[in-house]
Amino acid sequence: MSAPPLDRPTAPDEAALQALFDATIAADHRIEPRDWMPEGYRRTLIRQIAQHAHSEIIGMQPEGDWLLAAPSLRRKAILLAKVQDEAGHGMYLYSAAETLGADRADLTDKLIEGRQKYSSIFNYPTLTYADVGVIGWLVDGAAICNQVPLCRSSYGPYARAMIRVCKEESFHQRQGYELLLTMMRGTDEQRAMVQDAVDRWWWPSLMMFGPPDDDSPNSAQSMAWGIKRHSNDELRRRYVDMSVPQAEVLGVTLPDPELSYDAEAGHYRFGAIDWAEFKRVISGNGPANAERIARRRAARDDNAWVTEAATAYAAKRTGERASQEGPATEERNEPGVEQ
Ligand code: FAQ
Repeated sequence: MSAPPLDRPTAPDEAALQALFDATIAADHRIEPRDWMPEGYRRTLIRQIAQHAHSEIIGMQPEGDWLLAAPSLRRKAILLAKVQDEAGHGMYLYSAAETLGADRADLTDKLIEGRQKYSSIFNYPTLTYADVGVIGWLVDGAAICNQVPLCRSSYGPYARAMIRVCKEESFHQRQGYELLLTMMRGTDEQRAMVQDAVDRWWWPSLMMFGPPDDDSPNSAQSMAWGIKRHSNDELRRRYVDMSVPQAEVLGVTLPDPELSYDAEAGHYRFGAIDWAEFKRVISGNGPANAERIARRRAARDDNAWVTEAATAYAAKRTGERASQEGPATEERNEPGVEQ
C-alpha cells in the first residue's frame, strides 16, 4: 500500500510572489533577505550597497594620509577613531550585500578591476591638514544628507546598517566642523588653509549626490522600489541649504559667485556643476584614482596571508568544536526526551 500524498503547500507562482513584493513596498514594509524579490531589485541593491561599501573603504585613504601628521595626540586619536569607523561602515555594508547573495572577495575584485564604482569624492588629494576638517564638515555632511533617508530604505539589512552609520557620520561631521572652528580662531595662515580647502572640496561635494535627475538612469526605478527616497537633485539642494548658514558661522566663502537665496522658493540657488569633471572622475581619470586603487590592490594582495591564516584557524576551531560536541544536535535531542 502506498503512503497517502502529503498535503504540501503548492509553491506560489511568480505573479503571486511579485504581487506580494509590490504590496510590501506599497505598504512601506521592509523586504528581508529570505523574501522573494525581483532580480532587478536584487541587482540594484548589490550595485548600490557595494558602491557604498567601496566608498567607505577607499574613503579611509584621504584622511588616513594625515594620521601620522595630525598636530596633537588629541587630533590623532579623533582621526584614528574616525578612520576606523569608516572601516566598520564598509564591513556592515559588505555584510548587507552578502545577505543578497554577493561574495565579499568578489566585490573587492570588481572594485580593484574597475568593474564597480566608488564615490567620486575620494579621488581628490588631501593637501593640507585643513582638508581633514573640510572632509568632516562637507563630505560627511553630504553623506549624512544622502544617507539619513536610506535608514528608511525598503531593504531591511541596508536600512538597519544605515542607522548606526548615520549616528557615526554625525559625530564625524561635528568633529570636522569643530576642527575648522578652531583653525578659524587661529592665525591668518590657518584661516587661509581652511578657505583653500573649502575652495577645493565644495564643488566635488556637490557631485557626491550623483548626476542631475534628468541624467540619472537608476533614480526612477530605485525610488519606485523605495531603495532611494529622494532624487539626487533634491538631496543636493537640501545639502546646499544646510551648508550655507554653516559656512557663514565658520566665516568662510563658498566658491560660487552665483550662490544666492531665493526667498520665493525658500532655497539657495547655486551655479552650474562641472559634469564633465564628474564623468572624468567616475570613469577613473580623477586626480587620485590610480593611487587609491593601487593602494587597495596592495592591501588585498599583501594581506592575503592574514585571510588564509584566519580561514584555516576558523576551520580548525569548527572541526575541534564538532569533535568535542559529538553527534549532531538533532540526534541527541530526540523528540520527547527531556534534556
Ligand atoms: N561617485 O543613476 P545614478 C561617504 C554613478 S560614503 C561615483 O544617479 P544611483 C562616507 C552611479 O553609481 C559616500 N559614481 O545612480 C565617508 C551610476 O553608475 P552605475 C558614498 C557615482 O545609484 C565620508 C551612475 O553614476 N555614498 O561619503 C556617483 O541611483 C568621509 C548613474 O547615477 C553612497 O554610496 C558618485 N558621486 O544614485 C567615508 C550612498 N554618483 O552603478 C569616508 C549610497 C552616481 O550605474 C570619509 N548611494 N554615480 O555604473 C546612493 O545614494 C546612490 O547610489 C547615489 C547614486 C546617489 C550615489
